[in-house]
Amino acid sequence: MLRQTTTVQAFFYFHIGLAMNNQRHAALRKNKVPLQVWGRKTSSNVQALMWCIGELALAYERYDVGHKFGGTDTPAFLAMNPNGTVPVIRDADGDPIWETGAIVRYLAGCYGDEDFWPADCARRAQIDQWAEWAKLNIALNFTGPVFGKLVRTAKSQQDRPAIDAALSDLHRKMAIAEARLSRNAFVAGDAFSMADIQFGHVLYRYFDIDIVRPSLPAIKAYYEKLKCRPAYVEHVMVSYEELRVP
Ligand SMILES: N[C@@H](CCC(=O)N[C@@H](CS)C(=O)NCC(=O)O)C(=O)O
Repeated sequence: MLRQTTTVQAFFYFHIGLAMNNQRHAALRKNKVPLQVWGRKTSSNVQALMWCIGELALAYERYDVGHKFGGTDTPAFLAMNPNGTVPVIRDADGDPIWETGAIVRYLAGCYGDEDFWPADCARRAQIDQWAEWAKLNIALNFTGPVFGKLVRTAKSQQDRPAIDAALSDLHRKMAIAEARLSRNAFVAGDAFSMADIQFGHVLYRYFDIDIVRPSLPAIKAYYEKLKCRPAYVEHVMVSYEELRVP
């Protein structure tokens, strides 16, 4: 008898729990409470995230944290993100989320449409592979080894051969994007998707800094299209002069 009651109760609580969870997600998906975003707008990862937030037209409050603002080593911040890096977000009463890729996937899953992040897992994987590829091969090959070593390193300290080697690596990967974009309007196909966030957010700095670039007509044309997107202009085309080390 006791066992039976426990099973019935468990069934009841399980379904009440599911209903509450669904309700919570329904409220979140309406973005009734502005997202909270910790991170300075000059951070490339924050830029990718903010561009995503802009494309999804979400309400948000952003707090300047990191670099000249500090604040990433406080107990309160480290309790949210033990890595002490930006960005971090909180959505309504949810737990903090860090790692830009995870945050962008979370937002895409909660608020993105079928083009941006399809419900079907096979279609979604086609977008995800390009997003992951862009993060690992383009963003990580550019931001630290090229942008960081040129713009954020004093001229006297710059290691030219290392920068040239990094540029060669980057351009080998850029050639894959060039081929892809010469056949497709966007990185993952015909429609703008989450993959464009992970690839496109690098391009403002890539085309702006003083480097020798190979001819990349398809990527250049794609970049010109991104420059027509208000959220890209607002969140990605941000001056990086305050990061420059003379
Ligand atoms: N893998 C992490 C990297 C985060 C990261 O390194 N963020 C940089 C800014 S792009 C940071 O916090 N730098 C220290 C600072 O801004 O003070 C992610 O993708 O979110």
